[in-house]
Amino acid sequence: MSRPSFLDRDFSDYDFQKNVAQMKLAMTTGSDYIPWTSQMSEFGLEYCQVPGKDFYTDAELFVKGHLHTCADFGFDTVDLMWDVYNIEVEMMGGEMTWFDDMAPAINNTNVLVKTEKDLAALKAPHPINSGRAQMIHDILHLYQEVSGGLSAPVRFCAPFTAVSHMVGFERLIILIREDPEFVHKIFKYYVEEVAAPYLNELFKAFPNAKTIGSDAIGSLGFITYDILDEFSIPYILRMKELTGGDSSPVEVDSWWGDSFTKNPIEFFERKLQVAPNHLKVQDPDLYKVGTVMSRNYATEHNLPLIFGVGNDICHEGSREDIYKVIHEYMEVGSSGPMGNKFALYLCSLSAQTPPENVRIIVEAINDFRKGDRPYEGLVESGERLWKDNSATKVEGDIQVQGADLGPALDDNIRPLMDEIYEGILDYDNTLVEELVANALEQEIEPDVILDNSLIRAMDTVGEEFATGELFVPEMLMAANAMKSGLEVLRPILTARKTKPKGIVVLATVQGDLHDIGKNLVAMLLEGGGFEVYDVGVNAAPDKIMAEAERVNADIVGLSALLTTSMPFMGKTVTAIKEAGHTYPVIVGGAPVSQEFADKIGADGYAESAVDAVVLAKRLMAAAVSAQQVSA
Ligand code: B12
Repeated sequence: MSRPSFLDRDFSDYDFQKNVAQMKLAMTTGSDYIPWTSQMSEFGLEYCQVPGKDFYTDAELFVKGHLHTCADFGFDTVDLMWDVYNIEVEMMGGEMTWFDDMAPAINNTNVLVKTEKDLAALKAPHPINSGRAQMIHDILHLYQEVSGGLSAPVRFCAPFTAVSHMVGFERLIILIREDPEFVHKIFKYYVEEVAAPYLNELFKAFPNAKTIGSDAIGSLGFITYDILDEFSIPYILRMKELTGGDSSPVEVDSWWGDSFTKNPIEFFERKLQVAPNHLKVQDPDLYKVGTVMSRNYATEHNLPLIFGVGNDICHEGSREDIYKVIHEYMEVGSSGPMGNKFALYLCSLSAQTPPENVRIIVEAINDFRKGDRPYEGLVESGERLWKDNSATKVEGDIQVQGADLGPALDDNIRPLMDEIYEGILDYDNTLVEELVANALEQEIEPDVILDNSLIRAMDTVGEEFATGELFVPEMLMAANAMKSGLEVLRPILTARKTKPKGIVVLATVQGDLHDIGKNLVAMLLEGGGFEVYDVGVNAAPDKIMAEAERVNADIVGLSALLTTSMPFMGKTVTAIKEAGHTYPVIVGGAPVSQEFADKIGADGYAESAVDAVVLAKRLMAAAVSAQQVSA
């Protein structure tokens, strides 16, 4: 790469001091000016035409790339957000995956700690000379130089997300139940041997710096209140203790998941334990729980407030959509007696966010400030999602089995089936194993056991997950208990060559490492009687097709969570069709919609893991009736 010209740009006309001072005022004594900031490193690397690996490993490209983008688009403040979830785990030896047009990520399929032995073998990393720790110091020094002495916030990966990367999310959830002592040891190691020494070096070099701790996986939905209270909050507070106690700037304000709970206030209260000086509510949750209730809570508790605008509206909203959301957030956010303590935040501008949209966003903010408010008084949040997919939800003609009763059954068998069902809902692996063995001894057919206890329990779990009564950990634990019953049945099912309901190959597409949603789909499909083969993450079309051929798949399922990886979903569908494969391809993941699925020629879309099972059953039934017609 030749030397980009923006490295020599003079930024003296960019008023760092004024903008940062406004943000500080809004978050302390108050200001009539509404400041805003944005996570934008991926938008910046695309705008600056710098490959991802160079951008995230070279402090000068990183800092000046941010400044160049912010100055060109008229951003208020520069938000130097490096790939926060990776630095500390990479310092420990975590394996990185690099991408051209987005932030790198830890390879979550090759984890650092599987056993106590692995943990004991980890050496505390040098707080400056390992991984890219030195580069973070360089970024902050360079910013200080160009900005006339300002300290940018020190970003860090909060304990829960870091430990998930060390252990693997699903495994961590199971370990929390099976071996909580070991899990505490891992958290202690991360906080005491890695994070606190690393932060202390940064605070020594930048004594005035604030912090922003990021914790995507430590959010509600992924974890329950119990896990939050035992494993997340205490270790964030321990980090604070080890980095200066009351005077430590350590705080974590990036949790999402407010809309997973029926009572967001309980969640706000927990947020304040780890970030007591303001309340931050961001999309996709803010649009669901509503700006007004969030504003009211902050007012009642005398708290400065930050509203976060979702990535999807910035990426694909029309001018009108963008104006409506931004003006509502600014109007409601800045209303009432505490309204002068408010700031706006854009959750993320990605490499795919069209520059025209970014210009519209800046214009919308400036118009609001000038008093040009075409949507004054309009409040749409609190009722539905900005992009409401419910109209395209799968309406399966095959009903999920009656979860509570199960199929009609002989009265002698029913009580035992109910006990297994309850055992799964109590996450009791040993009991489930014993009872399934017991059922086999009583010569109950494996298919009957499967349908009336294992599959039935997972149907219930899926439904309760869909309605928000259960969170991801509960679903994982139930799936784990279901699997221990399935293991007892497996030898018999295999010996009898019992046919599964269908064979599904699942993968997260190329460029994407998000796998929690895909893994939930896999669990519910298994729970629904399907045989599932998981190709993993960042999977190229050839790899997916090879696996589908190897296992003679009935269905291929593709997952994507990033707008940057969605084109690969399209490429994979095209490659499969062009190769002449006839198995249906189904797609899903938060940014995917029925409309997108139709556009890329996929054979089905489902919004959730529960709907994925309904969809898979429908496709299998359609295949059977097509066979009958042709026979
Ligand atoms: C957890 C998370 C992470 C974790 C991922 C851990 C893991 N092992 O998966 C970590 C921290 C590693 C991470 C990294 C990154 N992330 Co991230 N992440 C999230 C977060 C918080 C939640 C995603 C999630 O798991 N949701 C829960 C699951 C259950 O939902 P789901 O996947 O949609 O799955 C359900 C359905 O969609 C459906 N489904 C899913 N797959 C399939 C497949 C089929 C076939 C079917 C039928 C159905 C189906 O069923 C599932 C269950 O009901 C979101 C923000 C948010 N609030 O959503 C950001 C988010 C997805 N990440 C984002 C980004 C940008 C990144 C990073 C680039 C770093 C960054 N700048 O933040 C890296 C990219 C890494 C990479 N190359 O992949 C952006 C994506 C923006 C966009 N649309 O492009 C989001 C939206 C956050 C944001 N900034 O706005 N991330």
